[in-house]
Amino acid sequence: MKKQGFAALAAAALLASLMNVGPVSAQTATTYEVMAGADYFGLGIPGFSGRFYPGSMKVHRDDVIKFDFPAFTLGQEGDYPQDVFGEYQEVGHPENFVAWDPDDGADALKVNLDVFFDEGDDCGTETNPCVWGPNDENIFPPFSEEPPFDVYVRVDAAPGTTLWASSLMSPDANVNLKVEVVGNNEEASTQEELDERANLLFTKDLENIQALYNRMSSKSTWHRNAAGQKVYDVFVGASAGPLELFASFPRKTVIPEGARTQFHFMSQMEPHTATFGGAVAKDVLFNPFIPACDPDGDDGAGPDVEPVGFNEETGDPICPDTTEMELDINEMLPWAIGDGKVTQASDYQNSGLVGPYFPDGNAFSERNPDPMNVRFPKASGKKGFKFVCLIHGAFMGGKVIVK
Ligand SMILES: [Cu+2]
Repeated sequence: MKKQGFAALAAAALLASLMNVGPVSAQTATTYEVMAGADYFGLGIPGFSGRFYPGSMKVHRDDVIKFDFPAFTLGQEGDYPQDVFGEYQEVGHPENFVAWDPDDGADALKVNLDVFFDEGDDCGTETNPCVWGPNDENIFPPFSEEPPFDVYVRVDAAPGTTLWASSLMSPDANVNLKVEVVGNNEEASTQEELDERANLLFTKDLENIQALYNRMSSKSTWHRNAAGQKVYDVFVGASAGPLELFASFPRKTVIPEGARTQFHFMSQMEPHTATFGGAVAKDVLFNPFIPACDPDGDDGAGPDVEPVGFNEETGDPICPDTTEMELDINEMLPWAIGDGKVTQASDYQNSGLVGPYFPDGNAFSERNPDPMNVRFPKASGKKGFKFVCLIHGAFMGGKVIVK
């Protein structure tokens, strides 16, 4: 369908160029500046905003938008982000970071190397802007390692078209940027108008995330479950619209011996885990991917073999000639493991990945139960039992002290 649409569009463009009826306009293109997301770590708040400031804009064909940060996707004409991102987020989708690895078992996962090492589309500089409108695939601007992080995008779509960009594939519509292309006889946005709205939204989001962080940090809570038992709450992440906090709340939970806890996953964007297990958890955290060599592809029955060595310079694994390198996801990482009890530091209790789109696309799944229930039958000592997030690290974790 989309390919056909693109072919038709390409034919029309060719015809237009043959007939020499390109865009006829006396006006010069405008370059707009848009702030893509905000980050609050510098203010001591472990969080960010996925919003585009100003949220929406009207442009003319051939206008350029200069984004200050590349973490976003430019959709295809006619696609509304939240309608299509759920699919993208399903394990096995060609654009997903993660693929099934049937060689290693029905639940096994591996890294989708095509996407994981994809550096993004070859566009985005001032002289080679990404061309947004005729694209028949989503555009992922490349992520530069160092400043400037600016991305230039030229809008090339007919008046009346609405294009949507979205940051970080959140189910929350506040991370979308709506770009309406208006006719040359109609008024487009002015930078001044956009700046004014951007300021209003930025101030609102800053105050909201400060308030959310303070509220989440200020108190411990508990509730009673259906059986009337007291359950202590830990929140893994927190979100409000386009705002995300990367921390667990409270960082330190003090409970009596035998008490029950629940880990509530509150992220709208990224998957997290809550994982106990001392050195074992640390090992998984530092070795999320395990290189293997597949002799016969996913359909072949032969088992993977280990790399025969590592490249001294790059550290990359070397596979035997007739095999293909793959990166397996540590089997201790993605799925829930544990008996629901932590009695000593080395007890591996893992929630598995829990996110808005994992485990099962954007459908509810019981594979990795959220909330995760954990009981603590024995005292922990002063240091408590530590937990980490296997995706983001120890800074997202916390500890439970059992008295
Ligand atoms: Cu995390």
